[in-house]
Amino acid sequence: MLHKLIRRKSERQNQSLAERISLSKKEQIPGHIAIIMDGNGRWAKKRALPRIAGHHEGMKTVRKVTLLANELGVKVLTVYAFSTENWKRPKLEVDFLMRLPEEFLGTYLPELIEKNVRVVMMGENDTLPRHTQEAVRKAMIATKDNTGLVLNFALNYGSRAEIAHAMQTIALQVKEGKLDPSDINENLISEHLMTCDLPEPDLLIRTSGEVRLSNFMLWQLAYTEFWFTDTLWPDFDDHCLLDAVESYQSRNRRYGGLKGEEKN
Ligand code: V07
Repeated sequence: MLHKLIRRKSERQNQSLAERISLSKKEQIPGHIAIIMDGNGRWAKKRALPRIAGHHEGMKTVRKVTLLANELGVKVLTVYAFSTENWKRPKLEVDFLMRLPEEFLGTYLPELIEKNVRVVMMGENDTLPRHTQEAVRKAMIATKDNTGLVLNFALNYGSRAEIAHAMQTIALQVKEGKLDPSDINENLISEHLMTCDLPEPDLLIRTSGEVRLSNFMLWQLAYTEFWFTDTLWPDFDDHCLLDAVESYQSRNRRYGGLKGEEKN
């Protein structure tokens, strides 16, 4: 009985995936979705599998979510693949993770190219293993002229380090007399972040029940709508993404109404 009550609204209404997609597309689609993909280790543990099996399954979810986001007309999808904190994990796990970009691109790059997806990356590139750098670099070059979804991998990324680096660059320009301290404003700071070419996220999703930012896009998320779910990342399917997008759209309908009144 209980499971009937907690079934998704879409399922209760017997809405098919196709119906949900076409209904969602009629409303405002978040231009930039950022995702903290948590719960891969827990997914594996539940199945008595090694953690790396969870990471591997999580990689497949990145592909599925990318394809649906692209179909919905999302412009940018940022996924937190590896944080600067993640180096503290056991060496074997880190080594496995550092092979995932190659595996992901080796398997899915042709499909991403066919779907007009552009691959970009933000994070500290220099301290990644050579083989990882090379795989990502090749994918970025192969997709640089694509005009569909921008798939932005946060890889070896930390937001405070990003902000500190921006401050160093700005401070140097002040020291050299190219900038005056009074020139430092919000826009200038945004222009020195790794996201300088991207719009700010409209929607942040974090899976697996954790409710914190974990040093992810602290500056860029100032006005972003947040969506948290208990679903583990490898279990995050098309319906889950549509739940998040529909929630965003319902919040935006209220906000949009106010903006409309202001215009008159
Ligand atoms: C990683 C799978 C997703 C869940 C979170 C952790 C494990 C895709 C990539 C990737 C990165 C760069 C790129 C292409 C693919 C990836 C890491 C971990 C380190 F250009 N998934 N994934 N990278 N996981």
